[in-house]
Amino acid sequence: MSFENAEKHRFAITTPLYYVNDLPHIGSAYPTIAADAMARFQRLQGKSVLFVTGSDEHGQKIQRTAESLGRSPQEHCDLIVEGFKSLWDKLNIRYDRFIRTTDDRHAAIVEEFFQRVWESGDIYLSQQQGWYCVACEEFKEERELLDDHYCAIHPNKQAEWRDEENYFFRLSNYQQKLEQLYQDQPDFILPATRRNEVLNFVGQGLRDFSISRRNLDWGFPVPVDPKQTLYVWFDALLGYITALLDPDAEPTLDNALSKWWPINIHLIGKDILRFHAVYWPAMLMSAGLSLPDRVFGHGFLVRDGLKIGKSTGNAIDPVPLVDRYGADAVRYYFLKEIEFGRDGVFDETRFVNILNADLANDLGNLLNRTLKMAQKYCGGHVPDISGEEIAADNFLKAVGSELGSKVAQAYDDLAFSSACDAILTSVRMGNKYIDEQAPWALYKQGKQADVEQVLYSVLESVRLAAYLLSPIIPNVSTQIYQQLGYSADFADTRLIDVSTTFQNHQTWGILPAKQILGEPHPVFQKLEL
Ligand code: ME8
Repeated sequence: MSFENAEKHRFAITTPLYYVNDLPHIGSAYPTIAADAMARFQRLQGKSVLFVTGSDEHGQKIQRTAESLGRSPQEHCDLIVEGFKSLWDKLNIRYDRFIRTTDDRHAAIVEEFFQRVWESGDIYLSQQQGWYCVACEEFKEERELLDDHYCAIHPNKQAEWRDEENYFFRLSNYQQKLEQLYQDQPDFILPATRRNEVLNFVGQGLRDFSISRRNLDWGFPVPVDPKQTLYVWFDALLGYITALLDPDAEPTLDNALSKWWPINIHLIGKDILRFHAVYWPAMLMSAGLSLPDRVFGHGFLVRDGLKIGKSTGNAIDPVPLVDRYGADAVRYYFLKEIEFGRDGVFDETRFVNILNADLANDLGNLLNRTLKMAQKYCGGHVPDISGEEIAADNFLKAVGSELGSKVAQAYDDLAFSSACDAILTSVRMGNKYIDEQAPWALYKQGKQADVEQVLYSVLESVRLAAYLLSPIIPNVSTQIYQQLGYSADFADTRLIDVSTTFQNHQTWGILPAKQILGEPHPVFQKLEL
């Protein structure tokens, strides 16, 4: 997909801003890993990238959790935010901005934005009656609830009846404009199933929604009526704008929007699609701002048929998973195993099997055996042959020449699983090729030029695979590159000028002749359950 809205060399991507009622679970890690892979890929393309993540800290859910733990809400948020940041470090998530909705600067942005919407006449006072799910922080229609008003998303949580005077946002004013938007920009909402959900929802007729609460202390006061508190979602979505402020800039909308707006893509789960694909563009239209390019609603990680979640009580803690198997393994499993956009399950046996098959056996062994042969038959350096001299009928070259653009397209489409499949297919071809060509036999027959051709082709295929997998498994890719004689480090792409370091690396045939190869050692240790 192309990002026509933004300047071509810039790329801004966001994860949801997570509720900090509890420590992150595997579901919070999932979109963050995906966004990190996408950000890394865009950096490799030479783009200037802003990767935003953060925390959503206001609202009743957090206030109640803090109270139940005997903490002040702020103390509680400060504590939990550290848990998020430390998990992101462990997972090698290289975000550029971490926005906390309790940041002082956010208050100024929210106030200015509210003022604009107020002046556009889209805010009014009225009576709100309805069922509110605190876990979702959302009013629910009767049809969205289970028996006895339990929430369909959190079946262990009962929605609460509310009847109070609130400020409302005139969403109904934007029915036609939103329908026009979805029509004019068919890929504003991706994937297509999500777009259809939104079209259905909007097609039923949009109702105004309340953007304030009474009797809630933990949040921003409504600028025109400080007795009311702004609805957590109104405040949270604006976190995406505050995050764009340069660290030393005055917190004004103009400053926030000057460099990175419009955001290219919001990555979110399908549970919060309505907020991002309906409420958010309408709020932006009301404030007279341009819209993000794209909202991608990914699927759920499920367990026993239910969305894994903090409020559902079936969460999986990613920390021991990463401690045990490593960041690359966790990143690879979720992006390779589950088609991004669909629901998926976490199965530890399958996790171990996939990692061992793909990274330890196919990729790791190919590098290891080829390096050993290069040590033995080619003096430990890259055979002295340039890509052009490789015979045109060499199928590794044929596959390699197409691979870069194919995988780039998959990343652009957030089709991480297809990207991995294409790369691993090429790796398996490398293994097959080396078995068929049997360089050890060629060597015995004194066919040195042939040996060099074969080994060059395979080393180059492994290099290309490592390069293309680096947004997903930066540590393994770094080790491969180092064993191929490069000093590159994919792990911290923020710190290096990727566009010059890795110029042309997406193409096949760039491994420099005579580059001194490193000692072969396993790049991915086999996992045990
Ligand atoms: O909704 N499977 O925050 P949140 C996949 N604060 N993804 C999951 C998941 C699961 N089981 N559980 C959570 C909020 N997620 C708001 C967002 S944005 C301005 C405000 C992911 O902590 C998924 O992306 O409940 C979901 O949308 C996000 O975490 C919501 O996390």
